[in-house]
Amino acid sequence: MTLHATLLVFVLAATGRSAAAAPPETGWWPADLPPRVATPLDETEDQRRARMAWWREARFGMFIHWGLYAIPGGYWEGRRTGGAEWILNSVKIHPDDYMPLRFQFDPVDFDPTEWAMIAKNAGMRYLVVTSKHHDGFCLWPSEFTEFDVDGTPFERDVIGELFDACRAEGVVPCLYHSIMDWTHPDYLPRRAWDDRPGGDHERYVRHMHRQLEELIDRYGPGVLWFDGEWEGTWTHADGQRTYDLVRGIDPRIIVNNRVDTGRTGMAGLTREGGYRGDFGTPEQEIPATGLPRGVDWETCMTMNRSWGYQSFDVAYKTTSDLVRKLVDIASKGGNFLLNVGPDERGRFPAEARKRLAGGGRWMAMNAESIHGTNGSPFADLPWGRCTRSSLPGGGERLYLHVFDPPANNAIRLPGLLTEPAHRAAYLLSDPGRGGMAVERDGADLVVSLPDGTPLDPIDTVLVLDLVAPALVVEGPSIAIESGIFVDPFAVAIGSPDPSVEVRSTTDGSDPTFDDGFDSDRIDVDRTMTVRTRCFFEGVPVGGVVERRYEKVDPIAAVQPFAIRDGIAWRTFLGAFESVSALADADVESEGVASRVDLSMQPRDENFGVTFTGFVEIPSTGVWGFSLDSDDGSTLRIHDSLVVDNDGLHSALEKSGAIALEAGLHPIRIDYFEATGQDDLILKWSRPGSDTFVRIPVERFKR
Ligand code: FHN
Repeated sequence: MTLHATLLVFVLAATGRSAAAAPPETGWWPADLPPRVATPLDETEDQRRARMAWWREARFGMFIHWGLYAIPGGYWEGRRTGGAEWILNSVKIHPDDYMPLRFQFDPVDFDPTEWAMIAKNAGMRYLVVTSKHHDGFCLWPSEFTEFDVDGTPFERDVIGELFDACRAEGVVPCLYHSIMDWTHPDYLPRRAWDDRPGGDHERYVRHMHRQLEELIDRYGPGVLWFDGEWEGTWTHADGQRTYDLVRGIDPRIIVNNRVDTGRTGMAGLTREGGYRGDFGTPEQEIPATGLPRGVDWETCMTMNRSWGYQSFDVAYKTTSDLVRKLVDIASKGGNFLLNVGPDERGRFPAEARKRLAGGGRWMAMNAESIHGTNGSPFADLPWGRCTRSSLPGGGERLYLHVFDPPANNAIRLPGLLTEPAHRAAYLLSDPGRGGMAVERDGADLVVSLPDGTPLDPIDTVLVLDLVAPALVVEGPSIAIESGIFVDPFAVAIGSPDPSVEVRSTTDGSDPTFDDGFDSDRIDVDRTMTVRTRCFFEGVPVGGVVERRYEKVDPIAAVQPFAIRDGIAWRTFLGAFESVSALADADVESEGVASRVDLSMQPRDENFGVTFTGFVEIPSTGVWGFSLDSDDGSTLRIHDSLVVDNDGLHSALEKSGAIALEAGLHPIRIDYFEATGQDDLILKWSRPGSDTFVRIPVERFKR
C-alpha cells in the first residue's frame, strides 16, 4: 500500500472510520468477472462494451434500502402510517421532527460480512446500497453534513464497512444516491409543510457534487444508482454535468439513467435526445419481449411491497416467483436488482433471508444459465424461457429454462434452423445423467424429456449446444409497418436466411408454398392486406406476418383570412385525469407561444394547457406526428384525433399519421399534468421517414 494510502488509512482509523480508503483495485476484483475499464466520456462502442462488461456479466444484484426510516418502520407517533422510506413525505413530518431520529440510530446487529455473504450465496454479483435516500440521511461520515452516521450513537462508517465486506466476498459494492433531499436546507422544492426559509438549487447541486466526489474517492463504487430526478428543479443540464462529473472522477464507473431527466417513468428506459445514463431502470416491472438488442437495462424490484423496512409488510413474493423473474429478465437481456430492507437493528427480515437462501440453492446448480448469458433468440416459448452464451470455436450454448414441461415432454424450439452440436441435450444440474434426444421436425428442433427426468419445480435447466449462433426464423421482415398512403409505393419483404423462402398474398388469404408469390418486393398501389410467411424446405416456419395498407386522399389545406406566427394557448387549473376534463374548466390565462411547450405552465402540478392554431405542411403526403407527454395529451388535425396519449401516466410517447396536402391545417393539442414530472414534446415525421423531429417554430401559425 502506498505511503499516501497508508496515511489515509491511518487518518480514517483514527477517526473511527472504516479503512475503506480509496480501494486498491487489484487483489479483490472477482476473477470470474471482466475487469473494470476506464473509458473517456466520448467512448467508442468498443470502449463502452468493455466498461459495461462486468455489469452485463453479473446479471443479478442486491438492492439495499436502509437508513433512519427503518426506525419508525412505517409507524409514526404510535400509529401505523405506512410510508416506509417515504414516511417523512407520506406523514408530512417536518424535517425538524424527523432529523432527531439520528439520535436513535444504533443498529447493534449490523453485520456487513453477513450481508455480503448472503448476497454472494444468493448468486448476486453486485450490491447497491443507499448512501443517502430522499430523507437526506448519509450512511457514511461525510465532511459536508452533520446529518450522517457520525451524528448517531452508532458512529460506524456503514458504507465503508459494507464495501470492505463486499470486496472480501467478491461482491461488487455500488451506491444508490438520491438527488431529491427533503431535509437539506438548500434543496428545492421544499415539502409544502416545511416552512424553513431559504433554499438554493445551485448551492445544493454543488453540495451534492462534493458528496459524490467524497463517495467515489473514498469508496470506489462500481455503479452510481441515482434516483429522485423527477422534481422540476433537477434539469437535463444538471443530469449532464453530474454524469460528466462522476465519470470524470472515476472513468470506470457505471451510472444509471436516473442521473438525468430522460427516463420514461416506471417503464424506466431512456428516451431519445442525448440523455445521460448507461442503463435503463424499469421499476417493479419487467419489460415485454422485443427490447432493442444492445439496450442495457436493469429491473429493480421489492420482495414484498416496500423498499424500506416495514414489519407489517409480509406480502412477499415466493422464491419460485423471484427465481422465474430473474430468468425472465435474463432471457430478455436485462439485469435484476432485488431489494432487501433491513430493520432498525441491521437485520435482514427473516422472510427475505428465506427467499435469498432458496434462490441461492437454485443458483448453486444453475448460475451458469444466468451469469454471463445473453437474451433469448426466441420471441416466445410456451414452456419457459431461454438464455444463451457463446462457446469456444463459434458455437452457442442454449439454456432451456423449463418452467412448465409440455404434457408430451417435447421441448419444441420453433424455427431454430441451426444444427445441434451433439444429438443430445442434458440437465445442467446433472450433466452425467445421460442425454436427451434432439430431433429436427421441419424448421423446429425438439428435445425429448425422458420419463422420470428429475424436474426442478422452480425451473429445470437443459443445455443444448449448437454448431453456430442460433438462427431462429420468427417470420419474414416487412419493411413498412401497416398504415395509410397517398402515392403507390413498393414494400420490401425480407427472408431471415437464404435457406428460408418467402411466400406472400395480397388478397388476405394465407400464403402457401405453392400459391403465394415469392417476390421480395410488393407494389402497393391500392388498399390491400399483405400476408407473408417463411418456408424452410417447403415447410411453413413461424407465423403469418400481416400488414394492411390503406390508400387515402390527402386532406385539403385551408386558406385562413389572416395569418400570424405562433400558436395560441390557454391554461387551466385543476386535478385532471383526462384531457376531456379541460372542456369544463375555466380558462386561467391565455397567450401566444412560438411553439408547443410548457413555458406557460401556471404551476408545477394539477394544470392543463390547450394549444390551437395551424401547422404549415411543406409537402403533400402522409405525415407522422408524436406526442411525448407526462401526463396525458392529444393532438387533433382538422377534426381527426391523430395522436391519443391521454390519461394519467409517466413520460410516454405515442404517434399517429394523417394524409395532408401542402399548406395550412388547423391543429389542437390538449394536455394535462397531474403530479410529479411534467413533459410535453410535439414532433412530426416527413412522408416516407420514420424519424420524428420537433416541428420548426416557423411552421406554427394562428
Ligand atoms: O422514491 C424511490 C423509492 O423510495 C425507491 O428508492 C425506488 C427504488 O428504485 N425509487 C423511487 C421510486 O421510484
